[in-house]
Amino acid sequence: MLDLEQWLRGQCQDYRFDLRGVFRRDSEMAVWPVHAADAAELEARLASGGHILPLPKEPAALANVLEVSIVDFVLTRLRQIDGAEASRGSERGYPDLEISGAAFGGGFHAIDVKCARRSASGNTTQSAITLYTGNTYFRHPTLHWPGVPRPFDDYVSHLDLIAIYTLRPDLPHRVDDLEIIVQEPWRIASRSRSSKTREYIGAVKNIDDLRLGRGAFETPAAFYGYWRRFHFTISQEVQRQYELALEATRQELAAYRAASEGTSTTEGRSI
Ligand SMILES: [Ca+2]
Repeated sequence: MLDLEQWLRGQCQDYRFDLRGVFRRDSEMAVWPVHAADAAELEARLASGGHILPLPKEPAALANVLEVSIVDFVLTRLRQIDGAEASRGSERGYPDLEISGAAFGGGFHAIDVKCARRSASGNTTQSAITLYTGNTYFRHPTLHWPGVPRPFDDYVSHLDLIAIYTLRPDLPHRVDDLEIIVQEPWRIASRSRSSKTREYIGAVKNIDDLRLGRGAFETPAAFYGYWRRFHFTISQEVQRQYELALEATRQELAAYRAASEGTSTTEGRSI
């Protein structure tokens, strides 16, 4: 059996960011035919022929491109393992990737990918990474939430793949010195929100602390206790989702109870 965290760490060391821009199939500068003997020559030919547009600089858009590339990479590696299963999460949901199967001991593991730009000093992330949205699936870990395939507590483990990069606005591929850190979220959590306006649980910003899993909490229990008691704003929309989720669970339990009572009555009669 493989330890998923160790396995992911090993794989992520092999990841190379080699997206070089957005492909444009034709251009005023294009020269046909295009011949290239290797990857470097292909890149040079496509660039001089006007076939490459820069990747977005805007952090959320760039993060999206990077996340898709990392998830694709992990999925490719998972396909080479017998007894490993995976499915990609929804765009705005949690997690980005679910991994399961006998190879990793069974059960479902939640894998979330986050991206963070290095600050000018190189020692911290520019802004705090968001670990979880605090007032929905995290707050009510036994309920089904929209955008989350199963209740939070149904996951055997939660792991983050954190891609830290230096932004190069002058280069079309934008990303330089990429490092991927694999950690359990509670180990790198801070006691602060990652946004002043959103209900997000923030990570520590020091990159060494992220690497070493040196967050503000000593134990998972301390982390969950602090953040589940945190005074997050509950919007009307979240309140409505909560009531729906609660009602769905109540009905599920009622149906389960009715079914098991039905079974015992039948058994009673047959005896
Ligand atoms: Ca993500």
